[in-house]
Amino acid sequence: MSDASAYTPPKVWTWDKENGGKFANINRPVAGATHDKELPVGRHPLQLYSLATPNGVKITVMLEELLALGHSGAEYDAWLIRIGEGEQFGSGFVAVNPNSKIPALLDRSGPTPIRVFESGAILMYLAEKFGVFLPTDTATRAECLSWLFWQMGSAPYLGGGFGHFYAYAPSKIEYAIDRFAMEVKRQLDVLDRRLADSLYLAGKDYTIADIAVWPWYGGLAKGVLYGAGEFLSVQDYANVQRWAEAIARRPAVQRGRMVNRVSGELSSQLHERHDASDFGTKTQDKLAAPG
Ligand SMILES: N[C@@H](CCC(=O)N[C@@H](CS)C(=O)NCC(=O)O)C(=O)O
Repeated sequence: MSDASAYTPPKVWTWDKENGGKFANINRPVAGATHDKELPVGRHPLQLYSLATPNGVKITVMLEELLALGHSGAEYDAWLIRIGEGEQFGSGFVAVNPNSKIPALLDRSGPTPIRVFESGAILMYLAEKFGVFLPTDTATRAECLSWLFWQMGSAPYLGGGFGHFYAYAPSKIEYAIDRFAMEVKRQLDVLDRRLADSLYLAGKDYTIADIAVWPWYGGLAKGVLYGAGEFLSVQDYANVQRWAEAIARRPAVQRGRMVNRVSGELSSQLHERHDASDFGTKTQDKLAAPG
């Protein structure tokens, strides 16, 4: 690894496969499939291909919230995509998401399957399909979509910027960590000021804006992202703390967080979800138990 301050970019960038840090095995400068692999298909109308990262959790929380409201059309099979092993580059996955990132959804409820990729698009698609969690009056809907798209634009600074340089980069680069810590603290303050005036991001009701923002900024506020709670003084954002805790108490959120999870307590890991009863019978502690 060269000294960051001594690096002079060459005239033309070339791909140094040995220099990618933690994600060297999956990062590539080209798109498309690397291998042929069909995706599995289960019995439910909705097929989700995902992993329990913050982006993945948004969708399993949304589906569990829909089911909790009695929308049986939201029954889903959740299949695990191990991105560390490059499964997002299989031909079947690329056909559902040409961007090769989880989460990806296939709606097979109609005569022709509909693919949806990008977590924000999936949340809107589901909210419109079932008529919930996206307000219908013009002003509140505008507020909801504003915060939804705020998340899409902001979280890459948190994940790809701050999280990458603070937790994953092969060396600690002060300039990069400082730059992104400043931006992430500004973002937390943006949320904190909004949540000082409003119970939830769009107003008095819980919406897809909260479902999108919570796995990233709620996780950060509770110190579960990048182990950076103390570094960023997250306890100072009292309104974000109040909001994050209220959402964490929702039973659908607690279930959604478990789906496609491959780390943490074995009892919190439900690698695949094909039925509501799986939460009680198919977590890793139960599957690993003898007899
Ligand atoms: N903007 C996308 C981001 C999705 C994303 O970055 N997914 C990550 C996991 S959190 C991924 O699949 N990474 C695999 C890769 O980059 O190859 C969304 O919101 O759906």
